[in-house]
Amino acid sequence: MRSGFVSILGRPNAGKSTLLNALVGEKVAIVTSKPQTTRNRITGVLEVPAKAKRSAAQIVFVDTPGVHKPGSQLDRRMLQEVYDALETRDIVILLVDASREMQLPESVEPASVPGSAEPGTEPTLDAPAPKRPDRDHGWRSEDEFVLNLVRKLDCPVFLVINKIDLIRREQLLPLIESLMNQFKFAEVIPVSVRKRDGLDTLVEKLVEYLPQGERYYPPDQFTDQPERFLVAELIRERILMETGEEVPYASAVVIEKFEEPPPQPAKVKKPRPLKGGGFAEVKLPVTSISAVIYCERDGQKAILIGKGGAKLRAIGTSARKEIESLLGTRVYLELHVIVEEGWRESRGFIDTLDWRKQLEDLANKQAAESESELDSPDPEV
Ligand SMILES: Nc1nc2c(ncn2[C@@H]2O[C@H](COP(=O)(O)OP(=O)(O)OP(=O)(O)O)[C@@H](O)[C@H]2O)c(=O)[nH]1
Ligand SMILES: [Mg+2]
Repeated sequence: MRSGFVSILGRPNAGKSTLLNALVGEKVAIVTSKPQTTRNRITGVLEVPAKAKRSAAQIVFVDTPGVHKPGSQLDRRMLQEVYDALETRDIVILLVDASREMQLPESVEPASVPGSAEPGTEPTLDAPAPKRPDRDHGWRSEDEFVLNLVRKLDCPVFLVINKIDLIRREQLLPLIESLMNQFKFAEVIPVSVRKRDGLDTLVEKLVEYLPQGERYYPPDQFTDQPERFLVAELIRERILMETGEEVPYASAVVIEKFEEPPPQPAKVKKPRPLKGGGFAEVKLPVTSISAVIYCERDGQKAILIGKGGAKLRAIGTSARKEIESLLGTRVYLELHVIVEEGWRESRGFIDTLDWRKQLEDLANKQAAESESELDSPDPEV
């Protein structure tokens, strides 16, 4: 058995989340045509059965936020998520969008080996806006920044060129050549995630490079994200799709209430036949969810709510349908919009959005509570 972590790295909109979902076969990450959709690293697990000479494998894919120049505290946190995903990985996929022109530095020695970044060229988290773009190695371009990240890695890096459905065949070779001039990639695989072209080859190759090892997750688990977080993301996806300008970027979603239906009796109710033919619909149980949409200004709140509440209703209706198909229950969804001025600059607020942090806090709180119960003197004694 082989197993390992594969981090997916790239610029915003390259199709990283689309790739994750296509590989895992489930909607684990939200996808929109707007850049900077993904804000956290997201795990999706693929079980690969043994075939002919190939051994079975479990691949843990980690989707990351698109690498872009940080302008706010939120952007910095997103970049930190990228660094975290690069820390624990066996293989990295650098995903590039074939249809977008790249801004590459002059060709670097093709022999450049992983981990051989020139001193002083390492990107930094706090890279300021370059005063002399020609001198700034870190942020001369996002493409260059991503390549500098890759050069610091000491693991195999796959170059996966996506969206080949959008380009002409003869455009592909020069693009591959220019990228291979930048770095010695372990493999170069052109794909169209949308058409599922090249994905089987990608999985085959990944398995070849994975180390021997046991599963990290049970075979039926496809993500480590709690349902609550997925639900918040599905609402955010609808906001991204339904609003424009800066509203999608200034919005955050927090689930305040998530009441699952009580466990259902093991005996499943049979649909009742109707007089005129067909069957009466079996009423599914209801999950009751209440979520807050945070934005930064009153004007944004007005846009999110819309005339007579129309926009919020549209967001709610389409999100509810998605959530129902995720949970397999009916959903009662309540949405509120709250202005939290300048939250994108508040580390404390950004912390509260992070579900890993939320789970950690909950575990710490429970541990502290049970400790204080043990410490408290028993009044009976
Ligand atoms: N034509 C075409 N479009 C694609 C393909 N793969 C993804 N897309 C589209 O590219 C857009 C961005 O996809 P995402 O998966 O959200 O991109 P991302 O890299 O996760 O973006 P961020 O989360 O913003 O970093 C969406 O509109 C996708 O439908 C592809 O193979 N061909
Ligand atoms: Mg994404």
